[in-house]
Amino acid sequence: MSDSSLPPSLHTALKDLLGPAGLLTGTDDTASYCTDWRMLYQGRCAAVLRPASTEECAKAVALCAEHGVPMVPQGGNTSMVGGATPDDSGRAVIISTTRMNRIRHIDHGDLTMTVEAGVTLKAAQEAAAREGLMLPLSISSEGSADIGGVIATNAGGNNTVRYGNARELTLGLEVVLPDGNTLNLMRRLRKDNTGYPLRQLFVGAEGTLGLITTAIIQLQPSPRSRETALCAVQSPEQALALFAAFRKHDPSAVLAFEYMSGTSMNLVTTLIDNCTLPLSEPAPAYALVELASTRSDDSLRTLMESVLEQAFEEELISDAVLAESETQRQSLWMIREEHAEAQKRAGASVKNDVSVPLSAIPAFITEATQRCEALIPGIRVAPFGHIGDGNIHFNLVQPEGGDSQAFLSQDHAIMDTVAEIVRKYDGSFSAEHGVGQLKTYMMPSWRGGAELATMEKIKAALDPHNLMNPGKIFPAA
Ligand code: 2HG
Ligand code: ZN
Repeated sequence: MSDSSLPPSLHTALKDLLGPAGLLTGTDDTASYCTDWRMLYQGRCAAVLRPASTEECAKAVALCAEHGVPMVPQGGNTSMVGGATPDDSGRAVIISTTRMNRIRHIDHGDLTMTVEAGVTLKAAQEAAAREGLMLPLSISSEGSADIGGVIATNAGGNNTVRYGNARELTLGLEVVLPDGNTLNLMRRLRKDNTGYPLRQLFVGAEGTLGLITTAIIQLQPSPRSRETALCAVQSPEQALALFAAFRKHDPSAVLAFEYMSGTSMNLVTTLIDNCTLPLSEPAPAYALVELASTRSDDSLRTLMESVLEQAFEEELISDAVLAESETQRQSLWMIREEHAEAQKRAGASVKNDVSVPLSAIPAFITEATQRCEALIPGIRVAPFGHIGDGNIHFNLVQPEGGDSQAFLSQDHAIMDTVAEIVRKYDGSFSAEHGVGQLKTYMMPSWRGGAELATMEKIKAALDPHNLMNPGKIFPAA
C-alpha cells in the first residue's frame, strides 16, 4: 500500500527523473510490490521507483539518500524470507529493477553474458540456449526471479551440485551504492587478485550494501545429451547412496540431484494440475537425478542405466522412470519445481531452508521429524530439496483443516526446534534463501560475536545511515 508520503521536493525531482512509467505512487499501482510471495509480510511504501538504466537508478538513489529516505531493492519479488518487502512505516521507497531488462552481450570466446539486473533468470537462460550456451543457474522461481535478485541473494538451486551458487558464476558486477555512487566491477576475469574481491561483498548481501544493476555471468557450452530419472526410494539414506553411486561412476556427469519426501510429493500430485506420479505406486521418498554432457553419444544413457540397474539389484531404489523425450524431462522437472506452490496451496507452512553435511542428512531428517511431530500433533513434515548439496527445505505444513494463524504463531518455536538439530550437525539455518527479515532474530545466536560485528562494520562503512534495505539481515538494535 502506498500513502504517497514522499517529501514534495523529492517527489518532483523523482517525477522529472523517472517519468510516469518510472514512478508509481497510487495505492493500486504499488500494492503488489508491498507484499511477498508467501504473503507473510504486508508492508507499505511511499512510492515504487522503476529506473530504466543504471544512470537513472544512481540519480534516484542519490536523491533518496539526500532526503534520508530508506530504499528497498526489489527484483522478481520471490523472496522466501521477506527480503524485498518494506516495513509498514510507509517511509521507504521500493526500487524495482524490472525496467533494467536488457541482455547486453553474449560472448562465445569468454563464455560470458553481460546482463541487466531486471532480466528474469529464465529469459537469460533462454537467450544463452539460443546461442548454444547454458546459464547453469536454475531455481524453481526462475520465471519471475531476476538476475539482480538471484545474485543479491546468492541463489543456489538445482545445478549447484555441479556449477556452484550464483557467487561462483558471477564474474563482474555494477552496483549503485547507498549514496548514489556507482561501483563498476564489470571485469570478466577468471583470475584477478588485486586487493579485496569487492564484488563478493554484494553477492548474498541481500541488497543491504547497494543495488546490483548489471552483471557478467559465466556460461557453459550447452549439453548435447541429458538423462533424467525419477526414482522411488525408501529413505534419505537410500537417496544419498544413489547419489554416491552416480558420483562414483562419473562425478562430472551429475547436473542435479534432488530429494522429495513422500508427503511433499503427495501435495504436488493432489494439488497441482498435470502433475501425476509417473511411477506405479507412491513411495516414502523420491530422488530426481539429471546427468548432462556435451558429448552427443549414448554414454550418458549407458551410465544412467547401469547405475540404476545396480541400484535395483542392491535394493536402493524400488522403481524408476527415465525421461524418453524433452517433454517428459520437463514434466519430471515440473513435479519437482511445483513443491513450493503445492505447499502454499496446502495452507500455512514454516520453511526451514537448512544445510548440513551430507553424511548428517538422514539423522537430521529423522530427528527433526520426530521433534516437530511431538511439538505439533498432525503437523505435516514435508521436506524436499537439493540433497546433493546437503540443502534440505525442511518444511512443515499446518495440520490438515487446522487454523493457519494459530500454526504460524508457533513459527519461532518450530524454527528453533529444527535449528537446534541443525546446530548439532554443524549446519546452517539458511542455506540458499538468505536471512531477509524472517530470520534476523537468529543472527546473534548463529553469527554473533566477531562475525556479526564485522558485518555491522561493513554495513556502517557503506551505508552509515542504514538506508539500503533496512531491517534485513541485521536484528533490530
Ligand atoms: C525450491 O528449491 C525453492 O523449490 C523453494 O528453493 C523452497 O519452498 C521452499 O521452501
Ligand atoms: Zn531450493
